[in-house]
Amino acid sequence: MGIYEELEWRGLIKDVSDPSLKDKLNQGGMTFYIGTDPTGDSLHIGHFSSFLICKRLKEAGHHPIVLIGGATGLIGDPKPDSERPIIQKETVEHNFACLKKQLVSLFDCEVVNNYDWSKDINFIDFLRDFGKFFNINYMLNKDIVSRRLDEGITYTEFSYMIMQALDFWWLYKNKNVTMQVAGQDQWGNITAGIELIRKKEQKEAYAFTMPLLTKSDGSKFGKTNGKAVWLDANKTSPYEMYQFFINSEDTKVIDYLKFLTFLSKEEIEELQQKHQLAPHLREAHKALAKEVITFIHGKEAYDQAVKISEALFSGNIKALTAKEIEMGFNDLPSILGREMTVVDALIEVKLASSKREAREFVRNGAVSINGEKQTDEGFILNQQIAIENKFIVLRRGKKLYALIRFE
Ligand code: 383
Repeated sequence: MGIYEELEWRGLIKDVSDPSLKDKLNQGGMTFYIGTDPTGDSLHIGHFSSFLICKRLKEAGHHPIVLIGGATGLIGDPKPDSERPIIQKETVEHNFACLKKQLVSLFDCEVVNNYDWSKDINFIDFLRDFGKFFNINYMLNKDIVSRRLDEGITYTEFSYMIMQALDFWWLYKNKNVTMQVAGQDQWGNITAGIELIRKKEQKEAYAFTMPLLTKSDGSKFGKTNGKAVWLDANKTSPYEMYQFFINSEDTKVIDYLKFLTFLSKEEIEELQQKHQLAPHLREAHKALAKEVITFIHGKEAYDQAVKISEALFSGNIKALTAKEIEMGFNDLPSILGREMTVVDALIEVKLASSKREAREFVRNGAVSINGEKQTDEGFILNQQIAIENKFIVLRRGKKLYALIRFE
């Protein structure tokens, strides 16, 4: 199986600029680029799925270049629904540095900044040397622009595709880049670049796009409780990421394995079989979580995520350090600690709705504190019993947790 066939099998090919790309990809030896704009200070899982193509194609003998849009980030790629707010230059610079660090450490790749070649083009030269190659009708017909015509689009965002086209052209001229790869939302910007290279150089450049990852209802993949799944461990802990993957939809888990891991066809087919025969074992989900988290955060962080998950599942809170508790409880209800009875605490953290109910829970043995069952209604919670003087973990029933934090 050549790399093209492998990408096709993984479901990673959406649009292809030219049928000859199949042989070119299988041959190896192309320099290609994929870009991202520094709109945030971390990549998210959607970016991750796209940028994995760097490693896949590198292994197939191609040379990746990653572009971080220090210039395009100042302009804003038009979104389908609304204009983007202008981002402060300092913020773009800060984000650039954050993304560069992430990308280099994850993919060990050459990074370029389009600010370097865009910043000195003056307006008159821009219009003469680039604008002249863009027919307004052509630009208006691009999906992303036509969708914005009712709502409105500024001249700034309207110009974005020319900037990205200019990048492709510049990289073609200066870095021998003959292919651009991206998610399918970038097709318009990419074809604008291919056209520009044709017009200015009478040469052919290539591209393909990858489908965006979706959930079974067609909505965007990569949100947990409404928040994006970030690659920065300070924004999304490995434990949260673990929960995200473990809870991914049964009907999609095999697709995600193909998209997000380097497991082979044989390995994924085996997991698919296990998943069909014994879905309750969640082998496919576990493999997905393991592969992705180990790739992004390393083995130790992955092991820790599993440890936290198991401790919270079994109730064995004592096995956790304060740091691990903090990770595991990031999204759970918590209150600031002071001395109080277990009954009052249950009400305050909303694990009980009245004193009567709280007392009943305690008496019936449904309540545990730091992993130990507590049946004394008058039991006092204070900092002395907090794990590492920081946390008291309250649990009611099998699954309901809350945290009391001490400063
Ligand atoms: C800028 C200048 C270039 C080439 C690309 C760019 C960025 C591009 C863009 N990309 C998205 C982003 O920055 O907006 N105009 O968030 C996302 N990408 C990748 C992939 C994706 C796209 O970074 O589909 C998801 O991650 O292409 O939405 O010369």
